[in-house]
Amino acid sequence: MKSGFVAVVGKANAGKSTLINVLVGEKVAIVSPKPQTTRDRILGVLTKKDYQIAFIDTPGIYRQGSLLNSTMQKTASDSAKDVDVILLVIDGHSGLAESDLKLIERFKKAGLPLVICLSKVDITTENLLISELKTLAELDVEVVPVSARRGKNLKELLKVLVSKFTIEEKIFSNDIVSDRGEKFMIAEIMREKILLKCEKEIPHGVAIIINTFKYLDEKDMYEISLDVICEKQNHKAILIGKGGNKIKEISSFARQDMEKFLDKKVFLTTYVKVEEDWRNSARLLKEYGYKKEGFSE
Ligand SMILES: Nc1nc2c(ncn2[C@@H]2O[C@H](COP(=O)(O)OP(=O)(O)OP(=O)(O)O)[C@@H](O)[C@H]2O)c(=O)[nH]1
Ligand SMILES: [Mg+2]
Repeated sequence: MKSGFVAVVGKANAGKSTLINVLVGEKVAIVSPKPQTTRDRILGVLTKKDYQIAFIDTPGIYRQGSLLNSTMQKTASDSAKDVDVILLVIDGHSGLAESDLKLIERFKKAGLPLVICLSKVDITTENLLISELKTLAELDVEVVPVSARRGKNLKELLKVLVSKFTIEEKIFSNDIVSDRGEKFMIAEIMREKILLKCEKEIPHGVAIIINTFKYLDEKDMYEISLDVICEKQNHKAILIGKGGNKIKEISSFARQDMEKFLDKKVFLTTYVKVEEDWRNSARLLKEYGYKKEGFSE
C-alpha cells in the first residue's frame, strides 16, 4: 500500500477540477469554462487496492485585486506545502506561457517532487503538443499529457504519482471521497449553474448561503433554501431576469443536479440579495466561508 497527498495547482481554467473529478470518480469540485471557478481548497480521495491518493484541488493561479482573490491565492500556495507531490496542470491546448515556465522554476527551486500534467490533449494539435513536450523536456521535468474528458493517459498519470509516494499505509478510511459535506456541494452546484448561465463579472461576484438544508422524512425529500448574494443592484436584476425567468431557469438546472447528487427529490427556494462589494469585506468573506483563520490582511 502506498499513499500520499498531491496538490493540484496551475492557472485558472487549466482543467484541475475536471481532472480530479474524473480520477476520483465522483464530483468533488464544480467545473466551468470561466476562470476562477474553484475558490477553496477541496480534498478528493481515490482509494484502490494498492494505493490511496489524496488530491488537493486549489483555486487557479490568477492575478487580480480583490481580497477574495488574494485569499484564494494564499489558499493555493499554502496547499502546495507539506504534500508528497505537486501536480502542475498546464492547459496543453493554449500553449505554454512564460508564467507556466516561471511556476515550474519556482517549484523546482523549492525542491518539491513535481509532475506536470499537460491537459486537454483531445483539443490540442499534434504539432503544438510536440513542441510543448520538447520545451518541457529541456527543463528536465516529468510530464504526462492527458485528456480528462476522453479519459486518455490517466492510468499513466496515476502510476507516476504513486511512484513518488513513501507512506506505506492508508491515510483515510475507504469511504472518504472528500472533506466537504453535502451543504458545501449544494452551494457549489448553485454557483456552478450561475457560472454557466451568467456572463462577465456577475458569477465572480456571487456567493451562496444555505439557510435551510433539511431532509423531510415523511416526504423522502430535501427542503433547501438558499441566498444568492451578488455585489450590485443591476447584477440582482440580471440574475432575476424578466418576470423571474433567469433565476427560475438557474434554480431548476441546479435542482436537477442537487437531486442527482443527493439521490433524492429536492424542493429548492432561492432568494437573490445584494451585499455591496462583499469580495473586499473581511467580515463578509469570513461569513461566507472564504476567510481562513490566520489569514493576515
Ligand atoms: N476539451 C477538454 N476540455 C476540458 C478538459 N478538462 C477540462 N476541460 C474544460 O476546461 C474548462 C475548465 O475546467 P476546470 O476543471 O473548471 O478548470 P480549473 O483548472 O479547475 O479552473 P479554476 O477552478 O478556475 O482554477 C471547463 O470548461 C472544462 O470542461 C479536457 O480534458 N478536454
Ligand atoms: Mg477548479
